[in-house]
Amino acid sequence: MEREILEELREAIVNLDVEGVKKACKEAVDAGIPAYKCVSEAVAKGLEMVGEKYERGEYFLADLVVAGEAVKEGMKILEPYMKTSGVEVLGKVVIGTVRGDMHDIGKNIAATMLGGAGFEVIDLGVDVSPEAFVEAVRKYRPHIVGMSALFTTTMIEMEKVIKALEDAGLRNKVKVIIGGAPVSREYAEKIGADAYARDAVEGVSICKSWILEGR
Ligand code: B12
Repeated sequence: MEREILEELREAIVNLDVEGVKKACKEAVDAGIPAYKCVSEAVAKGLEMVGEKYERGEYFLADLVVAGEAVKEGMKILEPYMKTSGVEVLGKVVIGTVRGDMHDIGKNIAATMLGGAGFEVIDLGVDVSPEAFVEAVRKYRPHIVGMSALFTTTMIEMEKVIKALEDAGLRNKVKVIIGGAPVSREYAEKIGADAYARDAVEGVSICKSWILEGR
Protein backbone atom coordinates (compact mmCIF):
# COMPACT_ATOMS: atom_id res chain seq x y z
CA MET A 1 0.00 0.00 0.00
CA GLU A 2 2.67 2.47 1.09
CA ARG A 3 4.93 1.45 -1.77
CA GLU A 4 2.13 1.86 -4.31
CA ILE A 5 1.22 5.34 -3.10
CA LEU A 6 4.85 6.51 -3.13
CA GLU A 7 5.22 5.03 -6.60
CA GLU A 8 2.03 6.82 -7.73
CA LEU A 9 3.39 10.13 -6.38
CA ARG A 10 6.74 9.65 -8.11
CA GLU A 11 5.06 8.73 -11.40
CA ALA A 12 2.70 11.72 -11.20
CA ILE A 13 5.71 14.04 -10.83
CA VAL A 14 7.55 12.41 -13.72
CA ASN A 15 4.39 12.68 -15.86
CA LEU A 16 3.94 16.35 -14.87
CA ASP A 17 0.46 15.50 -13.63
CA VAL A 18 -0.39 18.24 -11.12
CA GLU A 19 -3.78 16.76 -10.17
CA GLY A 20 -2.19 13.32 -9.83
CA VAL A 21 0.46 14.73 -7.48
CA LYS A 22 -2.23 16.33 -5.31
CA LYS A 23 -4.24 13.11 -5.26
CA ALA A 24 -1.25 10.94 -4.33
CA CYS A 25 -0.20 13.36 -1.56
CA LYS A 26 -3.73 13.25 -0.11
CA GLU A 27 -3.73 9.46 -0.26
CA ALA A 28 -0.33 9.39 1.45
CA VAL A 29 -1.39 11.55 4.39
CA ASP A 30 -4.67 9.63 4.71
CA ALA A 31 -2.70 6.37 4.82
CA GLY A 32 -0.47 7.83 7.54
CA ILE A 33 2.72 7.72 5.46
CA PRO A 34 5.17 10.15 7.10
CA ALA A 35 5.47 13.35 5.05
CA TYR A 36 9.27 13.26 5.12
CA LYS A 37 9.14 9.79 3.55
CA CYS A 38 6.95 11.11 0.72
CA VAL A 39 9.53 13.82 0.14
CA SER A 40 12.68 11.74 0.38
CA GLU A 41 11.40 8.65 -1.41
CA ALA A 42 8.96 10.02 -3.97
CA VAL A 43 9.26 13.78 -4.52
CA ALA A 44 13.06 13.96 -4.65
CA LYS A 45 13.28 10.83 -6.82
CA GLY A 46 10.54 12.05 -9.17
CA LEU A 47 12.22 15.42 -9.63
CA GLU A 48 15.54 13.71 -10.23
CA MET A 49 13.93 11.71 -13.03
CA VAL A 50 12.43 14.91 -14.47
CA GLY A 51 15.95 16.41 -14.37
CA GLU A 52 17.31 13.41 -16.26
CA LYS A 53 14.62 13.75 -18.92
CA TYR A 54 15.53 17.43 -19.26
CA GLU A 55 19.20 16.51 -19.67
CA ARG A 56 18.31 13.96 -22.36
CA GLY A 57 16.26 16.57 -24.23
CA GLU A 58 12.96 14.73 -23.63
CA TYR A 59 11.68 17.56 -21.43
CA PHE A 60 12.00 21.31 -21.88
CA LEU A 61 12.15 24.25 -19.50
CA ALA A 62 8.35 24.57 -19.51
CA ASP A 63 8.19 20.99 -18.25
CA LEU A 64 10.58 21.80 -15.39
CA VAL A 65 8.27 24.68 -14.48
CA VAL A 66 5.25 22.34 -14.38
CA ALA A 67 7.20 19.79 -12.30
CA GLY A 68 8.13 22.56 -9.86
CA GLU A 69 4.51 23.73 -9.66
CA ALA A 70 3.21 20.19 -9.17
CA VAL A 71 5.61 19.66 -6.27
CA LYS A 72 4.64 23.01 -4.73
CA GLU A 73 0.98 21.96 -4.80
CA GLY A 74 1.87 18.60 -3.28
CA MET A 75 3.99 20.22 -0.57
CA LYS A 76 1.01 22.36 0.48
CA ILE A 77 -0.71 19.09 1.40
CA LEU A 78 2.35 17.47 3.02
CA GLU A 79 3.69 20.49 4.91
CA PRO A 80 1.19 20.54 7.80
CA TYR A 81 2.23 16.96 8.55
CA MET A 82 5.90 17.91 8.79
CA LYS A 83 5.28 20.26 11.65
CA THR A 84 5.08 18.98 15.18
CA SER A 85 3.39 21.24 17.68
CA GLY A 86 4.43 22.12 21.19
CA VAL A 87 8.11 21.35 20.71
CA GLU A 88 10.68 23.34 22.64
CA VAL A 89 12.48 26.10 20.65
CA LEU A 90 15.91 24.70 19.94
CA GLY A 91 17.63 27.59 18.25
CA LYS A 92 17.55 29.99 15.34
CA VAL A 93 18.41 29.25 11.71
CA VAL A 94 18.81 31.73 8.87
CA ILE A 95 18.34 29.92 5.57
CA GLY A 96 18.36 30.89 1.91
CA THR A 97 19.12 29.89 -1.65
CA VAL A 98 22.30 31.61 -2.83
CA ARG A 99 22.62 34.45 -5.34
CA GLY A 100 21.73 33.65 -8.94
CA ASP A 101 19.75 30.58 -7.99
CA MET A 102 15.95 30.44 -8.01
CA HIS A 103 15.54 26.79 -6.97
CA ASP A 104 13.74 26.71 -3.66
CA ILE A 105 11.90 23.39 -3.36
CA GLY A 106 14.71 21.69 -1.42
CA LYS A 107 15.41 24.79 0.66
CA ASN A 108 11.72 25.05 1.56
CA ILE A 109 11.63 21.41 2.61
CA ALA A 110 14.69 21.92 4.80
CA ALA A 111 13.14 25.08 6.31
CA THR A 112 9.84 23.33 7.01
CA MET A 113 11.50 20.34 8.60
CA LEU A 114 13.76 22.52 10.74
CA GLY A 115 10.68 24.44 11.85
CA GLY A 116 8.94 21.17 12.63
CA ALA A 117 11.90 20.04 14.72
CA GLY A 118 11.67 23.15 16.89
CA PHE A 119 13.94 25.69 15.23
CA GLU A 120 12.91 29.27 14.63
CA VAL A 121 13.56 29.64 10.91
CA ILE A 122 14.24 32.93 9.17
CA ASP A 123 13.85 32.19 5.48
CA LEU A 124 15.56 34.76 3.26
CA GLY A 125 14.10 33.24 0.09
CA VAL A 126 15.99 32.79 -3.17
CA ASP A 127 18.78 34.69 -4.95
CA VAL A 128 20.24 35.79 -1.62
CA SER A 129 23.48 37.80 -1.86
CA PRO A 130 26.40 37.34 0.56
CA GLU A 131 25.64 40.83 1.90
CA ALA A 132 22.03 39.83 2.66
CA PHE A 133 23.22 36.73 4.56
CA VAL A 134 25.62 38.89 6.59
CA GLU A 135 22.91 41.46 7.26
CA ALA A 136 20.52 38.75 8.46
CA VAL A 137 23.15 37.26 10.78
CA ARG A 138 23.73 40.72 12.27
CA LYS A 139 20.02 41.31 12.66
CA TYR A 140 18.74 37.94 13.88
CA ARG A 141 21.85 36.50 15.60
CA PRO A 142 21.09 32.91 14.54
CA HIS A 143 22.95 29.85 15.77
CA ILE A 144 23.06 28.40 12.28
CA VAL A 145 23.22 29.61 8.67
CA GLY A 146 21.83 27.21 6.07
CA MET A 147 22.51 27.65 2.37
CA SER A 148 21.07 25.88 -0.64
CA ALA A 149 22.31 25.78 -4.26
CA LEU A 150 21.16 23.67 -7.19
CA PHE A 151 23.61 24.87 -9.82
CA THR A 152 27.21 23.98 -10.26
CA THR A 153 27.63 27.65 -11.19
CA THR A 154 25.89 29.08 -8.11
CA MET A 155 27.38 26.78 -5.48
CA ILE A 156 30.52 28.94 -5.57
CA GLU A 157 28.40 31.67 -3.97
CA MET A 158 28.46 29.61 -0.76
CA GLU A 159 32.18 30.22 -0.39
CA LYS A 160 31.57 33.94 -0.92
CA VAL A 161 28.99 33.96 1.88
CA ILE A 162 31.44 32.28 4.24
CA LYS A 163 34.14 34.78 3.25
CA ALA A 164 31.71 37.68 3.81
CA LEU A 165 30.85 36.32 7.26
CA GLU A 166 34.57 36.12 8.04
CA ASP A 167 35.16 39.68 6.82
CA ALA A 168 32.30 40.90 9.01
CA GLY A 169 33.78 39.11 12.04
CA LEU A 170 30.70 36.88 12.30
CA ARG A 171 31.97 33.52 11.08
CA ASN A 172 32.81 32.23 14.57
CA LYS A 173 29.35 33.19 15.82
CA VAL A 174 27.48 30.71 13.60
CA LYS A 175 27.61 27.17 12.33
CA VAL A 176 27.25 26.88 8.56
CA ILE A 177 25.45 24.00 6.86
CA ILE A 178 25.05 23.60 3.12
CA GLY A 179 22.79 21.47 0.93
CA GLY A 180 21.55 20.99 -2.62
CA ALA A 181 22.14 18.42 -5.32
CA PRO A 182 25.56 19.57 -6.63
CA VAL A 183 27.24 20.09 -3.26
CA SER A 184 29.05 17.44 -1.25
CA ARG A 185 30.84 16.79 2.01
CA GLU A 186 34.18 17.41 0.25
CA TYR A 187 32.93 20.73 -1.09
CA ALA A 188 31.75 21.77 2.38
CA GLU A 189 35.21 21.03 3.75
CA LYS A 190 36.89 22.86 0.90
CA ILE A 191 34.96 26.10 1.43
CA GLY A 192 35.09 25.95 5.23
CA ALA A 193 31.42 25.13 5.94
CA ASP A 194 30.81 23.17 9.15
CA ALA A 195 28.61 20.54 7.53
CA TYR A 196 26.94 19.21 4.41
CA ALA A 197 23.52 17.58 4.54
CA ARG A 198 22.53 15.11 1.84
CA ASP A 199 18.87 15.71 2.64
CA ALA A 200 16.65 17.68 4.99
CA VAL A 201 16.38 14.83 7.48
CA GLU A 202 20.15 14.67 7.89
CA GLY A 203 20.26 18.49 8.03
CA VAL A 204 17.83 18.56 10.94
CA SER A 205 19.77 15.93 12.83
CA ILE A 206 23.09 17.81 12.37
CA CYS A 207 21.54 21.14 13.46
CA LYS A 208 19.95 19.49 16.49
CA SER A 209 23.25 17.90 17.51
CA TRP A 210 25.02 21.28 17.34
CA ILE A 211 22.49 22.87 19.67
CA LEU A 212 22.42 19.96 22.10
CA GLU A 213 26.24 19.72 22.20
CA GLY A 214 26.49 23.43 22.88
CA ARG A 215 24.29 23.24 25.96
C1 B12 B 1 12.32 21.91 -10.38
C2 B12 B 1 13.54 22.43 -11.13
C3 B12 B 1 13.49 23.75 -11.60
C4 B12 B 1 12.33 24.70 -11.27
C5 B12 B 1 12.56 25.25 -9.86
C6 B12 B 1 11.28 25.49 -9.10
C7 B12 B 1 11.58 25.93 -7.70
N1 B12 B 1 10.72 26.79 -7.21
O1 B12 B 1 12.56 25.53 -7.06
C8 B12 B 1 12.50 25.81 -12.37
C9 B12 B 1 11.66 25.45 -13.57
C10 B12 B 1 12.17 27.22 -11.97
C11 B12 B 1 13.97 25.61 -12.74
C12 B12 B 1 14.68 26.58 -13.42
C13 B12 B 1 15.96 26.37 -13.93
N2 B12 B 1 16.67 25.24 -13.87
CO1 B12 B 1 16.17 23.74 -12.75
N3 B12 B 1 15.72 22.08 -12.04
C14 B12 B 1 14.70 21.62 -11.36
C15 B12 B 1 14.89 20.12 -11.00
C16 B12 B 1 14.07 19.28 -11.99
C17 B12 B 1 14.54 19.70 -9.58
C18 B12 B 1 15.19 20.50 -8.45
C19 B12 B 1 14.51 20.13 -7.13
O2 B12 B 1 13.65 20.85 -6.68
N4 B12 B 1 14.85 18.95 -6.57
C20 B12 B 1 14.15 18.34 -5.42
C21 B12 B 1 14.64 18.87 -4.11
C22 B12 B 1 13.79 18.27 -2.98
O3 B12 B 1 15.97 18.43 -3.98
P1 B12 B 1 17.13 19.39 -3.48
O4 B12 B 1 16.93 20.77 -3.92
O5 B12 B 1 18.42 18.73 -3.79
O6 B12 B 1 16.93 19.42 -1.90
C23 B12 B 1 17.11 18.35 -0.99
C24 B12 B 1 18.56 18.22 -0.50
O7 B12 B 1 19.52 18.60 -1.44
C25 B12 B 1 18.57 19.05 0.76
N5 B12 B 1 18.82 20.48 0.72
C26 B12 B 1 18.75 21.37 -0.28
N6 B12 B 1 19.07 22.58 0.15
C27 B12 B 1 19.36 22.49 1.45
C28 B12 B 1 19.78 23.45 2.37
C29 B12 B 1 20.04 23.07 3.69
C30 B12 B 1 20.50 24.09 4.66
C31 B12 B 1 19.88 21.70 4.08
C32 B12 B 1 20.14 21.30 5.47
C33 B12 B 1 19.46 20.75 3.15
C34 B12 B 1 19.21 21.15 1.85
O8 B12 B 1 17.28 18.84 1.31
C35 B12 B 1 16.32 18.73 0.25
C36 B12 B 1 15.24 17.74 0.68
O9 B12 B 1 15.76 16.56 1.18
C37 B12 B 1 16.44 19.95 -11.20
C38 B12 B 1 16.92 18.53 -11.53
C39 B12 B 1 17.63 17.85 -10.35
N7 B12 B 1 17.93 16.61 -10.54
O10 B12 B 1 17.93 18.43 -9.33
C40 B12 B 1 16.73 20.99 -12.28
C41 B12 B 1 18.13 21.66 -12.40
C42 B12 B 1 18.68 21.98 -11.02
N8 B12 B 1 17.86 22.89 -13.13
C43 B12 B 1 18.75 23.14 -14.01
C44 B12 B 1 18.71 24.25 -14.90
C45 B12 B 1 19.79 24.28 -15.96
C46 B12 B 1 17.73 25.28 -14.74
C47 B12 B 1 17.62 26.58 -15.56
C48 B12 B 1 18.96 27.31 -15.86
C49 B12 B 1 16.92 26.27 -16.88
C50 B12 B 1 16.99 27.37 -17.90
N9 B12 B 1 17.59 27.01 -19.00
O11 B12 B 1 16.56 28.47 -17.66
C51 B12 B 1 16.68 27.44 -14.68
C52 B12 B 1 17.47 28.32 -13.70
C53 B12 B 1 16.72 29.31 -12.87
C54 B12 B 1 17.64 29.88 -11.82
N10 B12 B 1 18.31 30.98 -12.09
O12 B12 B 1 17.79 29.32 -10.76
C55 B12 B 1 19.88 22.11 -13.99
C56 B12 B 1 21.17 22.61 -13.30
C57 B12 B 1 22.41 22.20 -14.08
C58 B12 B 1 23.68 22.37 -13.30
N11 B12 B 1 24.48 21.37 -13.35
O13 B12 B 1 23.97 23.33 -12.67
C59 B12 B 1 19.20 20.90 -13.33
C60 B12 B 1 20.16 19.98 -12.54
C61 B12 B 1 18.47 20.12 -14.46
C62 B12 B 1 19.42 19.39 -15.37
N12 B12 B 1 19.63 18.11 -15.16
O14 B12 B 1 19.97 19.99 -16.26
N13 B12 B 1 14.42 24.42 -12.39
